[in-house]
Amino acid sequence: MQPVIVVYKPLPQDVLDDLRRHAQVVVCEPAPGQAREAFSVALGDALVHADGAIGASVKITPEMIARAPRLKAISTISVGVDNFDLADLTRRGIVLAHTPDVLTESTADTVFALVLSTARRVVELAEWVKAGAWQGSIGPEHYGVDVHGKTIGIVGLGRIGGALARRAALGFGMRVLYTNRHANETAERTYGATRVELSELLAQSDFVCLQVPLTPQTRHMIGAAQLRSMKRSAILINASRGAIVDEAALIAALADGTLAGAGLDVFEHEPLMADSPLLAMRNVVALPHIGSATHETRHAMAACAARNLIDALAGRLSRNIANPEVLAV
Ligand code: 8YV
Repeated sequence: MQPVIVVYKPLPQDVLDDLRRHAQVVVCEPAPGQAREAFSVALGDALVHADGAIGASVKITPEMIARAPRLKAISTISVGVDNFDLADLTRRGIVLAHTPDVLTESTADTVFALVLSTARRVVELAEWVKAGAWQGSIGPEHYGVDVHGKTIGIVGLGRIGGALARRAALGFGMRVLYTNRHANETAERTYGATRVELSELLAQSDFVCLQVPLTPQTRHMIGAAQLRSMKRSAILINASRGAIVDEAALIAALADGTLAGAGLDVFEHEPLMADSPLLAMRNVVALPHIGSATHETRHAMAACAARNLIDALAGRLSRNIANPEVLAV
């Protein structure tokens, strides 16, 4: 008998077809305009009969899992796993698969696009030209700051952080500082990266890029005190998870000149409210969580996640497991 898989994020047709060759597929997608809460209830109902699930961007709570007695594996189309309670999944013997490697380069591109666009005021000045305000040679009031040769501080030198360090060091001749639980000898040898304490990184960096996952330990790790310890000329870049930064403290720091600017792809609450003070600030570039959002990479992520789920349900998944301790349960 084929396993039952719940699909809760739209998949490319070829990926959906591949899943249908291995399982009975139940598609559970939000109805147009359906509130998040209502969709979560509908998803919880669908999971009751599921052996597996694949999707992203929806919190899967222990309460939803408790109602899914057949569930053996969940495959998230993301590298981040903060939408899940890993300890609860592991305790229940449920494998959580994710898509770490396939999105690394595209996400690092997005981070560096934020570095450049924030430093050189690309979005602000492009809108200025579109508004017909360009009437002559620009002056200092429209200058940005250099990126090449400056110091970039990468908080978390994992896959994406390492790809960012490569761009910064080899592409833009930047000095790379980093924090990480372990030394990254490849980055130190290849990019001249220097491992430092967070306090030193914040004090010395012209660009501070947050590349750590969201965990109870990293939630609000960048707050008012950390922002005050940065250079007043520094720019904060966050394309990891919004809640790593105390957003209210960031708004205050940007408003009072404690910080020169911010390039943000993620926010404490997404979508970002249209009346957020961040959107009224010229020194802020705000993107709608596009980290991995290219046609090529999103297709590759979906295909990877589908393969992960098929292999997990067949008991042969050996990679991309977010809770490997489950294999010992
Ligand atoms: C995903 C992300 O695009 O991978 C992650 O953790 O945040 C993004 O790459 C997003 O989660 C939707 O799939």
